[in-house]
Amino acid sequence: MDSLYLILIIIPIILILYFKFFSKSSSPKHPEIVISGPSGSGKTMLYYKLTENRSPTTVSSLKINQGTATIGSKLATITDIPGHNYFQKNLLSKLPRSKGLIMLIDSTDKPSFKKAAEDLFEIFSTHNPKQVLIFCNKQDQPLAKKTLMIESELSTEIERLRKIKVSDLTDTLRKPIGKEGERFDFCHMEENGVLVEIFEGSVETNDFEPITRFIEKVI
Ligand SMILES: Nc1nc2c(ncn2[C@@H]2O[C@H](COP(=O)(O)OP(=O)(O)OP(=O)(O)O)[C@@H](O)[C@H]2O)c(=O)[nH]1
Ligand SMILES: [Mg+2]
Repeated sequence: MDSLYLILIIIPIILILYFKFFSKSSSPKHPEIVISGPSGSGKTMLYYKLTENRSPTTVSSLKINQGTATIGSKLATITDIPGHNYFQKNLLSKLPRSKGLIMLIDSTDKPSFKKAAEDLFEIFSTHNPKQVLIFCNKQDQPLAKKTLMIESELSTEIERLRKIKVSDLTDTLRKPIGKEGERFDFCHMEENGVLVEIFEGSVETNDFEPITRFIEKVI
């Protein structure tokens, strides 16, 4: 009987210690920056450049990467969420505690702009990320679309979604975004408490200073 009590006490203690020290907990050690964006936009390459200063060959991710980056004199926890729809709920659940969201876009992949806009609409209308950086990646490619064009495509799509969702009266959890009566513009998000910046560059050629500047600012 004594040994049964001993087992009942020891097993929970072992489990608690295991989860505390050995399991890969998703709670960040430092202020967290979340990297999101459509599949193939370069999130994992950016993750490795920031956390390990290397650029391994990547394939479409099947798991979330989380690690520490030193930015200037500060430390940040970087979380790379795969672009596949399956991970959308993980992305949304991380937003409340994260310090900043980086939305990475493959500037050569025009069809993916729609997915990026859908994600941004979902994020803006259901959560309150305070600081957002939209980074138009792969500018080293000759066919890359420029920031102005991408910004216009994104805001047009968000405006379309906004109109559809406003007429859906069953969708009570969604909050209105942008300025009422005006076409959606990212700068209007400031009135919703969200600061959105848009920059371009190339992670592969190490031309991503706006990203490190953004992280340093928000952590
Ligand atoms: N030319 C160019 N290629 C890049 C750049 N950044 C990333 N890539 C390439 O784009 C491809 C996709 O990059 P990943 O980092 O795996 O993309 P991801 O966003 O993590 O994709 P998922 O994991 O599927 O969500 C890889 O072949 C990278 O080498 C860039 O700035 N320029
Ligand atoms: Mg990836």
